[in-house]
Amino acid sequence: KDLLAGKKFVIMGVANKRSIAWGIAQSLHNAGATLIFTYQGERFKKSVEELVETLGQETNYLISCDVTNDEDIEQAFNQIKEQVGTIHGLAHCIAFAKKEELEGEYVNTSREGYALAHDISAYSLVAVSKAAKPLMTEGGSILTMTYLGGERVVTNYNVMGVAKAALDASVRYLAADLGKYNIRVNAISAGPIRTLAAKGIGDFNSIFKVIEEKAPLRRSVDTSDVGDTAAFLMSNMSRGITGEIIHVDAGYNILG
Ligand code: 0WD
Repeated sequence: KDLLAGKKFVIMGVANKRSIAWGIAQSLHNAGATLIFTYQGERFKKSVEELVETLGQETNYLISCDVTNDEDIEQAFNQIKEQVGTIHGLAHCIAFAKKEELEGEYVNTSREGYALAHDISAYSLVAVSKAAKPLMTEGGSILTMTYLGGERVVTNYNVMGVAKAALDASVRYLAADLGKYNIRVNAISAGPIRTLAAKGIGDFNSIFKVIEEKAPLRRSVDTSDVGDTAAFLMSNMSRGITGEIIHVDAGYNILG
């Protein structure tokens, strides 16, 4: 309950109660943190508001931020600065690719689809890290979500896998830049979880079956598995870790 007491974290990417961002929010809240939520736009406002109310925070901080828009990012972090001042970390749980590019052959990826997937899923981490840095006056921990499809070919993951590879490399370059300010940057590589984003990936169910049969722990992971690792990465317990990708995948990635 005290692990993150007195600490403030920005959570980006809650869409609904199944979102990984929401699992992270619950774990950080249970560890005593104060949370500031950003959501994609008006479409998500009400559902995120309703969810956040269930946490029972003294004040609910909810800020609109579409990461494709630089002004939106600037405005969001200005608002966060006004409302809470210093922050101690940020969880970036945002990705997007067109549904038609998450099935079939990668070779058919369009220029526009490639750019969009990289803009939302990889560049946005760079943009929000830059905006968050001035608020991390006591050091901080930046966390993003990645997937095995960025390290190897996973059927249907296609352009999102290439965007995750860019995201993974960004984690290392950002960690190198921001370490001198005592800001750490890491990623969690989660095993497959049934969320809105996952629904867009072709034949997601068969990936699940394989995980449950073959992963060392013989199970899939859920958002609480990811959330508890996030709480560790946001806490002082992980103070020596930066530029790292931690797999929370029941061990699946170690298999040949
Ligand atoms: O199996 C999985 N679900 C895994 C997900 C395994 C490993 C990694 N991940 C990653 C995803 O790639 C993503 O980076 O975890 C992160 C969170 O994804 P999620 O929790 O699986 O999915 P979801 O609940 O859909 O949240 C992603 C959200 C968006 O939802 P939709 O489904 O509407 O695209 O990212 C947000 C949005 O809320 N998002 C944006 N936020 C701000 N600006 C934008 C945007 N332009 N676009 C999408």
